[in-house]
Amino acid sequence: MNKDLLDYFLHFPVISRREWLKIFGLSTLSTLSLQKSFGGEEAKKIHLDIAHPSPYWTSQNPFAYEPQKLPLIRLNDRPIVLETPREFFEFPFTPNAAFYVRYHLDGIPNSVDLSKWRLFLEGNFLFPTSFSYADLLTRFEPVSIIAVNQCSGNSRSRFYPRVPGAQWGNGAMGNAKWTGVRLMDVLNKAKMKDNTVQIQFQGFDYGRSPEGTPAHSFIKSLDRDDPILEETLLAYAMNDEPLPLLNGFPLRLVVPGKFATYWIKHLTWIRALESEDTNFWMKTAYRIPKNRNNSISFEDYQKGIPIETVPIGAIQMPVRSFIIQPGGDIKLVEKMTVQVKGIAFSGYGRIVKVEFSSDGGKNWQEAILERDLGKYSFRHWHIYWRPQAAGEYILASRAWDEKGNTQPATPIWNPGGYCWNTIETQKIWVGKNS
Ligand SMILES: Nc1nc2c(c(=O)[nH]1)N[C@H]1C(S)=C(S)[C@@H](COP(=O)(O)O)O[C@H]1N2
Ligand SMILES: [Mo]
Repeated sequence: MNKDLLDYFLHFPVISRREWLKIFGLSTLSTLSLQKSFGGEEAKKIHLDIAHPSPYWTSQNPFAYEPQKLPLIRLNDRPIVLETPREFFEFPFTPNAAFYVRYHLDGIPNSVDLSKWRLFLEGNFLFPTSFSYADLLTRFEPVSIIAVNQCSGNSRSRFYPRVPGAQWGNGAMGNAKWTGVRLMDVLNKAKMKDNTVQIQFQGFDYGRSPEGTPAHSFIKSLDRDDPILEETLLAYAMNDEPLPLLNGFPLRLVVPGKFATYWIKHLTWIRALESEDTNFWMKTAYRIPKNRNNSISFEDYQKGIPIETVPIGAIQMPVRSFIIQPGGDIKLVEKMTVQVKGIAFSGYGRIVKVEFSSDGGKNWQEAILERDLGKYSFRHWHIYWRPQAAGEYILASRAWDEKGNTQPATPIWNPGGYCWNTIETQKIWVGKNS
């Protein structure tokens, strides 16, 4: 265990549940009261440890062992929430067994009887109908797309002040080749009525909703006139294998470039809606400020200044880039060239440029882009870097997409902890060559 962390556990006093709740809430009062329960310099240090953004690439949690999965970082047991460890991002495709997992409800069946499962098209269709798994495999043209699946809350542990919700590091994302049928091909068989305004999607997982909310199923809707519907798939395969159960077997929605909250797993019901969906997951949860970078100031938020919000599906995923290697766990040697490797992606289009900095973002150098696997895919990049002298360095990367979007240097903030795409930094130690 890291020494700071060990220190922290050794000195951590027993505190009440109420205090814990306050710590993970948002009030500044809570941090003050926590500080009081320690004392002196030590208290300040520990206070910083908890209150500040996580400096770690992934979250720091024990591994969990779930069926069809390699050991993944456990954020939660029930519902199952697992993060992908950093090293798997060296590959252009995230292996299915290492792909992160996010659920909202704990009722996930252990098996699915494919002879009984059907995909139902209900609601505002001229010809409501249903399809079996075999129908989907045989009656429609198969299509594939390579696309990043990223949770809206990926990197939430970077937010400062901290916000409630899964404290993800950067591992709530993955890139895969998704194969299935076009959503529009399926919808066209049932013929949406003209006055349809949204298409609603629901999977077969169920369970207790978050406390105080009336949401026992996870349901999301897309606007009927959203151009992304043309590229949306109902996928039955992931990296040329059936979907792992925890990633949505037998069928999931793939909405390229949009946050994964719309990528409904275990898809079973598609409904054409005559009026806008007002269910909890659209009207209350997963909303973002309409502002620039989907960011507001914490001070305004605390003052209760009203914010205009939109469902997170109103935007595509903002451009991001990451350094995968070196990871900061081994010391480099001065004057020895290392290959710095990373990834970049954007929901708005192809990555056209990635820049690298070894001085925390003061000076930038253009990195070499690796193979283009499609506009919704991870794009790997690398650059050779030769640290001139021993010491501590701060590496950083920033990406541009073809629409001219790039990453903000100043941290964004919003109460949901969504859409983080601030430039990432990575501390690196370089040792003497003797
Ligand atoms: N049926 C169902 N689909 C779902 C969810 C869910 O809870 N139930 N969560 C969504 C969210 S918020 C995310 S981040 C992704 C996660 O996809 P994964 O578990 O395959 O990585 O699934 C989306 N689809
Ligand atoms: Mo998510």
